Amino acid sequence: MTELSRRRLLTGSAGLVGAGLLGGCEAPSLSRLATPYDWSNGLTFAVQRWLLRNQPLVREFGPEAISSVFPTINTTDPDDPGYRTSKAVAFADWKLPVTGLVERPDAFSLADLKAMPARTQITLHSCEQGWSAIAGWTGVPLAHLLAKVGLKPEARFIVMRSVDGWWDSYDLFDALHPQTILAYGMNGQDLPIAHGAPLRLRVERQLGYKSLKYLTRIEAVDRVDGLGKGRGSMVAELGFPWYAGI
Ligand SMILES: Nc1nc2c(c(=O)[nH]1)N[C@H]1C(S)=C(S)[C@@H](COP(=O)(O)O)O[C@H]1N2
Ligand SMILES: [Mo]
Repeated sequence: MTELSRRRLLTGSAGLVGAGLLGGCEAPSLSRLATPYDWSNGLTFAVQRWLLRNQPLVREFGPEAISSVFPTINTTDPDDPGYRTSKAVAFADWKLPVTGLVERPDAFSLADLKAMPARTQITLHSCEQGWSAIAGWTGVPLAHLLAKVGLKPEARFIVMRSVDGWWDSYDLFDALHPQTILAYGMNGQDLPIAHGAPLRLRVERQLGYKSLKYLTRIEAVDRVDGLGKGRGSMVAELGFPWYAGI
């Protein structure tokens, strides 16, 4: 797939044929992940990109809309020796390495991240298990961090890993989206352990499972089909769509 047609896919200015999804040209990186089952996922992804081209922000709410109960799900207190040590010192020793296809690989402490420009957003979280809740999240826009380390032109995806073994990947459209933040605060407080302390991702236009908790590292890559079973994320290996747009 050419750079031009990929860019068209991302900006939504071309049809699906132009994007190579239906044509005979080399498959885009996304569909290299794909089994026949995943072709619908690829189509949904392209159609969403096209439909969302003029309305890229999700709705943000006022403080009165914040849910009194926000469920916690799956991992709520990672059973990892390093995590426990770090938790005992309020994550003062915690650092987030940002590596891969970047000009200036670096590692950032919680204090480093808190010193960066912050964004607060009150949004609706929807879990694939059938519940939704509204909360306010505060953190540094991922785009800011990526600009700081300098994405190399070959970078196409951002891979995130968590202390409990969860991992996922995001295309640059979502990674650089203004509402994609690395959150260290929730509803005006420090992010609670159960919700992913010290740092979780918020990817607001996809289902909750893309918003990884307990982040341990971030890596910029040019393709994701060499990772794990080649499906782009842990949840995709379990049968959920890699692209979970809502
Ligand atoms: N590392 C990690 N990230 C995760 C999960 C998890 O178990 N581990 N659960 C996911 C799912 S399915 C959802 S709905 C949200 C839940 O976030 P919450 O526990 O703050 O409600 O986190 C997502 N991110
Ligand atoms: Mo979920």
